Amino acid sequence: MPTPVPRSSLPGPRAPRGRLDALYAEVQRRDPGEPEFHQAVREVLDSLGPSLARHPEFAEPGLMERVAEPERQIVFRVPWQDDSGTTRVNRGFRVEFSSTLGPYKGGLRFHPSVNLGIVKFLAFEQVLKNALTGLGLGGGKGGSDFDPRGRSEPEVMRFCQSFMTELHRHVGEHTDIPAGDIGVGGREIGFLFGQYRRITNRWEPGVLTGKGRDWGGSALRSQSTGYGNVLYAAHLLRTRGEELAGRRVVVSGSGNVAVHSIEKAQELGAHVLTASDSDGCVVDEKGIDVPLLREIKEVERGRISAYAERRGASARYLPGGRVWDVPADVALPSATQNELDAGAALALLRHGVRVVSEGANMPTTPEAIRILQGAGVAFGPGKAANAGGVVTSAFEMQQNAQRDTWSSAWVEERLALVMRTIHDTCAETAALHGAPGNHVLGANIAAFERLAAAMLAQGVV
Ligand code: NDP
Ligand code: 2IT
Repeated sequence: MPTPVPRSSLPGPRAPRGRLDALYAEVQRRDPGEPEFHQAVREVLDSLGPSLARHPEFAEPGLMERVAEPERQIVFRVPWQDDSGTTRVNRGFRVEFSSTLGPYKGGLRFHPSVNLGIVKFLAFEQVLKNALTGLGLGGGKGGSDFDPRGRSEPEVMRFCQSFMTELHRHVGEHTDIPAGDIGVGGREIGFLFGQYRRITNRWEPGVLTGKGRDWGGSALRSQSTGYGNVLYAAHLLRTRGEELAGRRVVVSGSGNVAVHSIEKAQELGAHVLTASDSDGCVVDEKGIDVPLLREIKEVERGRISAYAERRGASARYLPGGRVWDVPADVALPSATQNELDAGAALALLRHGVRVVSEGANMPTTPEAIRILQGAGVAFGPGKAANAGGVVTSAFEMQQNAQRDTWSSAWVEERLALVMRTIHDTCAETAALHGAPGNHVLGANIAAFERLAAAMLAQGVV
């Protein structure tokens, strides 16, 4: 039996623009208090006018509403005991947004700021990002308001075990495949996988990606988001006849995406000057020392201020400082949503920035994007530029299905090919719709059209 869907909220045939506005108003009404989700939806709807003009079939009543409405939203209690024996209660989420193109796929975020609206915006972005990869992936996202900061490893393990005790009934290699995001790295994926295996009595590596290499993980999964974004930025530069080598680069964040962005940018000859966390930033005129950064962030799980203390005279720590105030040719926001606002965009422009490419999800505010694009800066939107992580997750799923292990060189070659294809798809789609160079429009239209065509083919489900 097909699942009944709510009657279309779109009042009859109207010009596409009016219909998109009506849908946006409906999303705001239905999901109050979720500004990040509204922001993500607005950006996509604002891009779709030229696509709907060329493809009236995509304006069919009900289709756009389904694109903006998750298939399923799961909210659950996560009780766990801290080291003193006190019971703590967090909230867990999994938003299974779309399974049109494949099983739900997307990361888990553990951060105190997590709520349903944040997870929903991330899941919505993920659907379009995954569509853009051309691979067989639906989209979802999950997480918890659990704050791993200051928690012991046994506490993190008990939390992960409790989280999976509920999540296991919703996930599976053909259903929904989580991975990491903010606050969830290899350690947490290990604890989650162990609990899944124990509860289900199944060796089912395809249920999670980001696993250790000895137990089903892919080479380069943790590197791939940062590496992929640097490749994307290099393509944007090349379109303008420039090379990454010799360019000054600012990176925000000091987590998985930031560290691997810095590493790859340096490998390609760029001069990377900054890293940051939510307390402040470091500026290193000699270029960021990646082994020292990894030691502090990955081994000691410390703060970025320790980097300046140990690096010597070339580095300074700016408490509360922003990396956007450091003169650079290329900016790679790699921490969190809305970290690069209009003021930051103007500061980057004053210093002559030429490329901004998003390692994080939605790190640039809509006004900042307008300012940067309006000034001719080449802008790589996250759903295209940071797709490298989920691409290697798909490679991990392929290896798991074949019980195979690929070499790093093979993963990197394939990753580079997919990133190139995503870049070219965005560029060509933008040009086709009369907006050459506008990768926001190109990414949104290319992703939407793949999704919409498949939705039409599959009927009202
Ligand atoms: P990590 O947890 O490894 O690192 C997160 C970094 O961002 C830390 O430096 C953290 O600093 C900083 N940060 C987090 N929240 C805030 C905040 N509210 N304000 C300021 N700084 C903050 O996460 P990832 O590197 O994996 O993720 C970074 C971004 O990249 C996110 O937007 C994520 O969604 C996106 N992304 C991640 C992918 C992946 O494969 N991991 C794939 C694609 C996108 P602090 O320690 O002070 O919190
Ligand atoms: O935002 C993202 O693309 C991720 N956090 C990675 C998702 C994945 O399933 O690898």
